[in-house]
Amino acid sequence: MGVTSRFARLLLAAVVAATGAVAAGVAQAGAEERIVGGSLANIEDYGYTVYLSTQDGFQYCGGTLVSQDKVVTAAHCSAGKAASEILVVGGREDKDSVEGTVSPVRGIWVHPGFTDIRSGADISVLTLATPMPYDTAPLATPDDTPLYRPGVVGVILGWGRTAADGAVSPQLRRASVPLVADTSCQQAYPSFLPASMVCAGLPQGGIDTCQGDSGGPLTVSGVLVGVTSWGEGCAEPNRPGVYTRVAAYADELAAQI
Ligand code: 4AZ
Repeated sequence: MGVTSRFARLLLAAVVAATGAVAAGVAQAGAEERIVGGSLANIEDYGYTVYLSTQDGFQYCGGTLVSQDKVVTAAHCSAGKAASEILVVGGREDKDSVEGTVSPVRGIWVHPGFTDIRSGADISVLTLATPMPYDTAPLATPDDTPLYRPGVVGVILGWGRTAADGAVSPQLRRASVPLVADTSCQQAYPSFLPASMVCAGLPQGGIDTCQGDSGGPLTVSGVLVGVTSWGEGCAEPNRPGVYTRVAAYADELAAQI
């Protein structure tokens, strides 16, 4: 072997090593960044995003302020609980701060059709004892079919886990995810019900809601189209997040709000 080919082999080795390092770096950055796959968000930009906590301050779900004293959340966040067990926190980006408003719950409406997350109707309305002076999100209605088109990009928000087996976030996080066609979500999950659910996520995974984000918003153009409900794991390929289809419950929600 001549000098040239030895040099070529060295160069090749260096390129391979560098490529490996870059790949490892990317994988590591991905692991660190996971809301899953999101970034920090300002509460001022998403004033409608609230969280539910226990009386001892443990954040366990999200919610969306839809009027000054009504919060839409998931039924599985409120069903079987007494109003006195839930506090709603609004206007607070950092769970370790004391900013914003903490309100007791005056009333809980759980969709009467709710039994479990995989059977639909995972939606609930909380009435606040203390009205909150923050932005509210409008609810999707049956006229909003364009907002549900596959590929339309939605925003997910929450304080939930930043990895499937990781810790919840002390800070509000957000990410963008495209809505998934009902046919492909049906392929991912045989129990998917297109009339009452909508899916969002990337085929390759990497961006998703996770434990603790349940009940929180999926918005498109600032309109509440989904409520974080369930999924298999978090951010896995071909396992999109499943959200309650808000437009399907427009009449019942309007009657509560
Ligand atoms: C949960 O348990 C949960 N990846 C929320 C969202 C998803 C999975 C689980 C979607 O609150």
